[in-house]
Amino acid sequence: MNGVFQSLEESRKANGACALALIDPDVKNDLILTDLVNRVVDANFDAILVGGSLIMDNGFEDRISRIRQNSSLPVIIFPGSSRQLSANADAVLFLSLLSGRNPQYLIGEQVESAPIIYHIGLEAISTGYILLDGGVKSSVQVMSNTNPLPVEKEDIILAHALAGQYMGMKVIFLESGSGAESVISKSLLSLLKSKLSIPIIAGGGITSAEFANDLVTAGADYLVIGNLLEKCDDPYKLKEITRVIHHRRSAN
Ligand code: 1GP
Repeated sequence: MNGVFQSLEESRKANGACALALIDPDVKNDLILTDLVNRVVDANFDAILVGGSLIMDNGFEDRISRIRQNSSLPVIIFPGSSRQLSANADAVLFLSLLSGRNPQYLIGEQVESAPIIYHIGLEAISTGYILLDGGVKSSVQVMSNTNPLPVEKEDIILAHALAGQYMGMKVIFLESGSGAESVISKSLLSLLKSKLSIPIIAGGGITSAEFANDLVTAGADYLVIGNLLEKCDDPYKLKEITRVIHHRRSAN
């Protein structure tokens, strides 16, 4: 049987790129959780990422189960820490925060989570996580106590991404931070796409189909949409975003 990452890669190759919905499993989303999942399913996302920088209660496991019950899409944990793990998920992004120099997020959390991941049999998707300056101080920056990379330092960002690739990571995640004001430039994505042989996930501040189209055209293989799911009550807008992400399918 195909693993989650392999299945997503097959979809990506067939459709041009993949749309990943990010659901924050925090208590603040408790009452709207089922609505959020319904929006994701209606809008043709390819998978659901679940995670957050900080969860203010002990409802993580329960919310993963509720997401699972309301959708057949793959559920992939996008953990804010080694405490965000669940046997009810299909996979976990096994992140290393390469842009920072905080050993806790380079290897510490990974060592704490590895035996649990082994025990519950989760698929671990090795991910080089690179925090970029999105123009606002992000939760990732605050919680990880690391600085984001300046977006104009394209050679330095490339060096981090290549380091992730040479360390054997399966994918590079360019994170501008949830609600980012300035988002990844097309020139940066084009540069990384031309040098890397592993896929690129981009996320943070994606709120329009036009911008999503720019990013996939420049080379993003997976786009993550979080905030917009919570704010947008226009199903057409979400569908339009996934339609441009699935540009090869749209073209057929
Ligand atoms: C944050 O990249 C994700 O980790 C999604 O960002 O909430 O701005 O869509 P948004």
